[in-house]
Amino acid sequence: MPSVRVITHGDLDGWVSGVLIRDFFTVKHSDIQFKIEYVGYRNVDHAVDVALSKSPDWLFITDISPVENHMLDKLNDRAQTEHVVLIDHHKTVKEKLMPFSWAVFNDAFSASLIVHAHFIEQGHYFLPELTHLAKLADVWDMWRLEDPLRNEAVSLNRLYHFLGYQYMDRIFPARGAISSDVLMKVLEQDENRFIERWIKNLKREEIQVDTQGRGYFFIISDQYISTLANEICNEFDIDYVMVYIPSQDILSLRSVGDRCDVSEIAKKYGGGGHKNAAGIQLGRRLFSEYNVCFHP
Ligand SMILES: [Mn+2]
Repeated sequence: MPSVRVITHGDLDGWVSGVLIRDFFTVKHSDIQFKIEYVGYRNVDHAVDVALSKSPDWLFITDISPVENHMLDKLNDRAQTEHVVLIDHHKTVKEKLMPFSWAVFNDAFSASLIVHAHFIEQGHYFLPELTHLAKLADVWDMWRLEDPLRNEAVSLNRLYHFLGYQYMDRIFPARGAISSDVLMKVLEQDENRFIERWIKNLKREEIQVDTQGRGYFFIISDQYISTLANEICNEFDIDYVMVYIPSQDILSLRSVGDRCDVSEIAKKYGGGGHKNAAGIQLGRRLFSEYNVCFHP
């Protein structure tokens, strides 16, 4: 029985990437050992180590890359004898992944759409529902504001964060839950109220200025990070928002449009991401200690 292990990012894009990989293997093999793990930047290396020790026939890593360079060397060694596939789109890892033929990189699309294309190339047929799901994850994750699927993508992301991946795995592809108007309405109201409260309470005097003269807000929140930061950027004349996310111990940086490439700030402090969404894992460094040495 072939064994497949998947290590993927714990956000919507990572979850959908996993759904597509599972679909490919379960259609292809009637009997398969499939294990999927959802990770963040602080535990991805450990997860890769554990997965390698189990010697799966296939190892997929999607929407996230190992943090330490020696982990890439370990994967490269394994790729000589087993199937190793890494798919990422966070532009800060582009150069790191370049030397490896088993790594697929493309920063124009979400990981889910790259995974989708990867299997289509191998002759796989995805049900229209799954193709649609991959597109929604792309519209959300790549922050495609003008896309006609934008509202549906926002709803799906809300639902994903409300229910969590275990439950989403159980109900999908029972699409009924995704189109449950009552549930969506409640979630939307909750998010809107949360964001309105934030906007109302933020004061212009609290805008910080970094060493490059860029204005930013520093806030602490565990919820609705993307939409909250986006609304704040639109509401105030600032270049970016810095959000500390306590549950993940991450400093998240968000901007809108071309005003500020936050991935460059994140990179300077050992983090990574995209032009409009990047993050820094604080790890064992205490936030107060970090704040002192952090001058973006
Ligand atoms: Mn992604």
